[in-house]
Amino acid sequence: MRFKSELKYSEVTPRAAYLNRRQIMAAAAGTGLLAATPAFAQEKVDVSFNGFDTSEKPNSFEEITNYNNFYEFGTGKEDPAANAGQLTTDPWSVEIGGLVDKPGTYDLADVIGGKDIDERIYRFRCVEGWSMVIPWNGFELNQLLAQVGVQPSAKYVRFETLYRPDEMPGQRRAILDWPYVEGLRLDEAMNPLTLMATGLYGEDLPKQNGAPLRLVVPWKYGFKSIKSIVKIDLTAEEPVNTWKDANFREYGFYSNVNPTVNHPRWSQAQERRIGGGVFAKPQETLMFNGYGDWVADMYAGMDLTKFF
Ligand SMILES: Nc1nc2c(c(=O)[nH]1)N[C@H]1C(S)=C(S)[C@@H](COP(=O)(O)O)O[C@H]1N2
Ligand SMILES: [Mo]
Repeated sequence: MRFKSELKYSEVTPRAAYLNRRQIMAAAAGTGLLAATPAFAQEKVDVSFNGFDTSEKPNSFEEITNYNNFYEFGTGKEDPAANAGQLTTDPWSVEIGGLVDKPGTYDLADVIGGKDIDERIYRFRCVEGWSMVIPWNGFELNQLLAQVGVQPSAKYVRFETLYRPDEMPGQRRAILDWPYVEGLRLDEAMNPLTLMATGLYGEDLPKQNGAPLRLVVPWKYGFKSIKSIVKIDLTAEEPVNTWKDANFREYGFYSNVNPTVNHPRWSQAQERRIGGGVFAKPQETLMFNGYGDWVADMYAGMDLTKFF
């Protein structure tokens, strides 16, 4: 099931002003994107979804790449943009193991190769209470899982970020228990919304956003979307994710966006859209970040206050 919109928002939004048509075409070709030809800039200001894509206005490239959480490069929002330049992302490989038919160390080219690279304009909601709209490029994680062959006993997927303190100054401090780890239940990992992002705005993923490969799970709080992945394991047991490990009273495994379950120290009912300006009114946070039609069934019968 695929809902591809004719018009690619990345070509009509502020970032497009920085790139001429030719560069956009080249960038799109480089990521394997089929560049659509935008005839006009369609006005869409509602919050409904067009296929997988939100019709809300995407944040600018500058906003998306200068306001980040990537604690390996420091805890400040500007630290990743300032410090991630020193990260070596080529060569890059991903070790895939656990309950799979074809375990091994896969070069990035073999991870990305043969996949349908799509553009997905997703809402993104951080557990801290801010949000953005981001035009990602990437492929559905289920394509990679099909490639390596998931064994019947596998129930979860565990992801690990690169551990390289030489290039990641935050890892020289005990901010978190490194390396950063995240996990999904297998059905969540197989969901067509779950993306392995390789780019944004038609360009290779900037380092501060998790180059060269990061997870994007748009119905969950941002911390589930683990960056700069070097290891993927299929497991029978629920993996221990870094933020739950750091504080299980405040952060769970599921971490579904839920305006009715507050963080112990703040409300989750509303969110502040980055770029809206200091006087912008907060907006209502949506259950599953607005993706309930695609994901609510997976949690039928579960107590989401207990499994938060
Ligand atoms: N490895 C790693 N992945 C991470 C983080 C991190 O600190 N380290 N921060 C998470 C959090 S809290 C958020 S909100 C998003 C931020 O993604 P962005 O900077 O691309 O917006 O990345 C997530 N992935
Ligand atoms: Mo976050």
